[in-house]
Amino acid sequence: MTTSLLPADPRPLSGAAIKAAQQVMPGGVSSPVRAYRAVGSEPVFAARGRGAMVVDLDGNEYVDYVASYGPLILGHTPPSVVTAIREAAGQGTSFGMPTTAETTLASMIRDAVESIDLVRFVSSGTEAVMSAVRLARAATGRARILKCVGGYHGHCDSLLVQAGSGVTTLGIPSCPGIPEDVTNNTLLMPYNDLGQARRLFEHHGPQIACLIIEPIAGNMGCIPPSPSYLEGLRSLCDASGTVLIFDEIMSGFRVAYGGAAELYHVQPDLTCLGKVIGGGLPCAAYGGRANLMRQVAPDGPVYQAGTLSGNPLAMAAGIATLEALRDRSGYAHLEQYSASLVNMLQEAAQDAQVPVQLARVGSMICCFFTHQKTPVKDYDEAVHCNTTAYSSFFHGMLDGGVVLPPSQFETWFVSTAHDDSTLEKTRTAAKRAFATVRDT
Ligand code: KE4
Repeated sequence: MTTSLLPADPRPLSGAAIKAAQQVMPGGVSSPVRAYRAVGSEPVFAARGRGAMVVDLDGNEYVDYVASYGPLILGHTPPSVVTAIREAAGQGTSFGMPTTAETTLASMIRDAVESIDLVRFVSSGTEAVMSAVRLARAATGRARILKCVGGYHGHCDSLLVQAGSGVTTLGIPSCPGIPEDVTNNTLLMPYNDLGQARRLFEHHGPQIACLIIEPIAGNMGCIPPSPSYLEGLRSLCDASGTVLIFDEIMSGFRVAYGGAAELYHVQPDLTCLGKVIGGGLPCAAYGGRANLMRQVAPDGPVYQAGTLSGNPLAMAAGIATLEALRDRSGYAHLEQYSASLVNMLQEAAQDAQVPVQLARVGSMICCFFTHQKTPVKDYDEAVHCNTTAYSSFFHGMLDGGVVLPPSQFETWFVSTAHDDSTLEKTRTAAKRAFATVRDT
């Protein structure tokens, strides 16, 4: 009998599952990044998760640094969150009537985020962002919005815009179906370039309703703000009457209990939140000062609504998650583990002579495959990274039992469930994966 020289497929059930899924869904997925197109392979289907580990359909176990792209700060199936969801489900999954759970979670968010007086819940980050932008336009009577090249704020038309280059330009739709008269009001600027921002405000300031920014860029890989960058943007917005919106859907309650605003001591006018506040269930929110938020219906004329906004199960999961974070003890563990992880990766890359730039803010991490000798500071530098090397590293880690986001332009996430054993597993996998990159 001849034996195959090819390695046995370690994930045959995932391979079959994606073929069935592609018969009924575009790409076989519910969100594009999950299709693994950027790493040139079929996706791994999840079967179950527990703590820092996720198990695929074929029973392969992985240390998980995807964490659902941020929500799972306590890891998979944290007992307090699962119990809270189970208990809420037994009382009813949705009512179309207010519940006190919404008041509880809104109060926890207000108590945690200094700049928030009032909160409105929605079901996705995209909804939170589009609602905050509408509110800013209503409050200022202005139409123009300003975002960073490489900033990702969900898929609403006016923000799904990226100039080809990193310079300031009027928005050019980055995907079909978005009419130019929608993006004509969207201005773009490079992240971490205060001079460019200043020039934009000199020319357009009185017309700019809002500047929306991820205070820590998490969607071009993870890129921290340069020193005094956020303070500079705050001053520019104050001088021109522009609403400063922090999109903390990824960084909120992750880099600190009060988010990036607490970490960098800069207060926005509006904040968008999501991911962690839903504990893995569909929940997002926008909030800010009362003078702005009281303009939202039914108090004010700015209409926004949602059938499942404030859903009782999502509220229960969010409350349980924030209760677990509220004493802030978990952040010390996240900091310690994330720092150890980055040091380990730096050492393993160095040993394998693979050039990388590692970036980290709290438990948000990125390993940029680049020859540049300085930290990656914006989208232009990020897009010049070696995505082929990242893809090979990704697969080396996957084969080593560690699952990363399948794109160089995503952030890795650490949870409170990650521990010494997962760090050792990651170290072993990383040594082999960097060696694979070196040999390609
Ligand atoms: P959602 O509409 O996907 O809930 O949130 C959009 C969003 C808004 N703002 C920031 C800063 C975000 O990171 C996101 C969503 N993040 C992506 C990860 N890059 C979610 C993963 C996906 O698109 O499947």
